Amino acid sequence: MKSILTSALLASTAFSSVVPRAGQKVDYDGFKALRVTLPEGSENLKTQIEDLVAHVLNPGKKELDVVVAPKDIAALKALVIESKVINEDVGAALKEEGEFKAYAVPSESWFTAYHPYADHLQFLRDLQAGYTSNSAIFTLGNSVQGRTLTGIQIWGAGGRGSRPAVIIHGNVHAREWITSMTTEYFAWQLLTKYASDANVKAIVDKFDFYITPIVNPDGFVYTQTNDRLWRKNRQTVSGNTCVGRDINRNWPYKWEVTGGASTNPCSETYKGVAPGDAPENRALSAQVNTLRDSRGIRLYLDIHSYGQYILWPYGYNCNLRPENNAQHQTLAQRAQAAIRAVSGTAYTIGPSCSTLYATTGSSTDYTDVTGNATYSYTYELRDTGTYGFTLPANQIQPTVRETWAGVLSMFKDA
Ligand code: 0X9
Ligand code: ZN
Repeated sequence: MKSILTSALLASTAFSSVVPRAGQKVDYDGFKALRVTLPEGSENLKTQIEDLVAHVLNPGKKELDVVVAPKDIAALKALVIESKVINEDVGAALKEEGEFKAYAVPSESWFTAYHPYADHLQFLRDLQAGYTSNSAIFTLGNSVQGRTLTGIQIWGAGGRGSRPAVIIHGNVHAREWITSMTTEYFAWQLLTKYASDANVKAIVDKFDFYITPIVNPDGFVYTQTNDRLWRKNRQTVSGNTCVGRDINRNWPYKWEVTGGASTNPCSETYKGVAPGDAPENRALSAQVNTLRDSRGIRLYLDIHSYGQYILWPYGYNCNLRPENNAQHQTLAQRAQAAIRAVSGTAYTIGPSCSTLYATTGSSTDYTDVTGNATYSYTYELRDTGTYGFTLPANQIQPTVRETWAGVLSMFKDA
């Protein structure tokens, strides 16, 4: 996401006005992605903009990335100080994302296209079946619509469940498709390189990995059937027609703090009625608590897109730092350098509230404090807005490879 100055007042009022008709998919042909600059102190204006546009992509403060229908472009331009086109035709960009390919057993070619949800599950099963002595499929609980949150556990020479945990979550936000591909690439690398690469072996022998590539399966499926730019889960709200809680605003830590999430069910950052009242959050926090109480959590990674950031706690307060802030920074700097060395891709690093914007009830604050994780990071993968969430298929491999270099350096250092 785009860097902004301080708190995320805007995050509390980001609406999505695109509602597909039953059985129909939203058609984004001719829609533009714009980066608009707002005047200072323009809360009313923000609300107007959010009502006008189809999606707010980044709930920031001074600048906003939005997707807008052709008929609303002139009205939007009249409201803002400045606007820059970041994508001329969102519909055309969706086509560049690439077609789904027929499923093939895990090989590097998996990372050349995006895939349907059922194929993601099959990928995990097939990968696991190739490495039965040091991996297992696990489940964490069910989504709102009853899909099982499914992951893969990977261990090394110490045996199953004997080492500190590394927890990795992907596709928390439904539209961030590159993040499931990337977390699957981590699992694929750890298993396929274990026997041949001494660096990978050392890491797999040191930790127990718990990788869940799609922690928001209902939202993910909805992006494939109805609205490619859907973000939240698919939970209804009593007495309201708007759908979805933001899973990264629903974790039961500092959920009640204001300014980093929305209390409006129509907002992209709706926090829910009570802390942890999304079933996906209950499943995820139970995983964190269980591993905290057994092996302890060495590293937590929440993989998002877009913006090219590595962020660490805290989200709920811009002045607060974890007690091991300096170590968080050192590991992030090394990961940032490792990513740049692969491809030149530039990442921004820093504590999340002061670097990006305020978030309450977010994953990394929970894992840091309640989960007692030694390290907690949010990655925001490619790009910085050109394609945004709809990163073309020909950028999957470059993205997963550079990100692997970043996380590998973290695994070594953690
Ligand atoms: O707003 C979010 O949840 C994340 N950005 S995204 O565009 N992928 O939605 C950023 C979260 C960073 N903050 C914390 N993890 N605290
Ligand atoms: Zn996200």
